Amino acid sequence: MSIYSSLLTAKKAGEKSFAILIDPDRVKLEDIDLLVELAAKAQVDYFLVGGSLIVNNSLDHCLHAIKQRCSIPLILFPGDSYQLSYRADGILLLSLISGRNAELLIGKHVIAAPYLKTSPLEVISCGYILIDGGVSTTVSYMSNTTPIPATKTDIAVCTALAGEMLGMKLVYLEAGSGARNPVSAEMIDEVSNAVQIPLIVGGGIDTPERALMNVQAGADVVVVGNAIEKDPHLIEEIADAIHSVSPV
Ligand code: 1GP
Repeated sequence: MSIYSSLLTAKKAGEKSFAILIDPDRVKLEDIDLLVELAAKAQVDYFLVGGSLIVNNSLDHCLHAIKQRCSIPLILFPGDSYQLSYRADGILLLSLISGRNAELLIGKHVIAAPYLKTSPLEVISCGYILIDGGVSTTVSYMSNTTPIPATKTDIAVCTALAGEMLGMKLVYLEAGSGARNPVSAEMIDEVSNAVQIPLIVGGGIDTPERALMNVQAGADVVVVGNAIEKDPHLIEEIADAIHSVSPV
């Protein structure tokens, strides 16, 4: 089954998914064994691989190392059009629809399109919506865009609706890696009620309780990066919290 089909099937069944974000620059190859072992044991649904900035040419090595050790789908989460690799299974083709930077709305996509067209990667278009997480994040600085204020739920809802109407297959509500304030349950609730497509939520989620709150509010996929980098043993607890939400 394709990655997108499995996301749709899970959404229809009311099942929630857990994605671990791996920044190839920050994960040490010697730590991948433990990470993958814990992820496979906890039945983690996806790995997202990428970062706003990759400076060590580490993407291919990282993907290869994970691929050799497990069958959890690997999805590129690119911070730029150079972060492409055939070693992944799919790619979130992110359009930063909360911003007004034409390069990140369509420019980088034009550059990546011929590569993606001939690649075996499953391309999944994604309306990427940056929400103010209370700190200046790398993604906000690098994208040269202003996040949507955390309390402006109506703007987030209209942005997500526009993304869906433009044909995007996913919405990603992003507070930014290491956000002090994750996206609020209220915003997740309203956005998830407004759109039919699967909703991904990430940024600053560092406890099983917060992950649970997010899926209960309507997130279909919860993404955790930083907290797992600091303590990989959180994987099991967060996975259990997310998967504990029973199908409705
Ligand atoms: C960032 O949403 C992801 O793109 C994950 O954020 O690293 O804060 O978990 P954290």
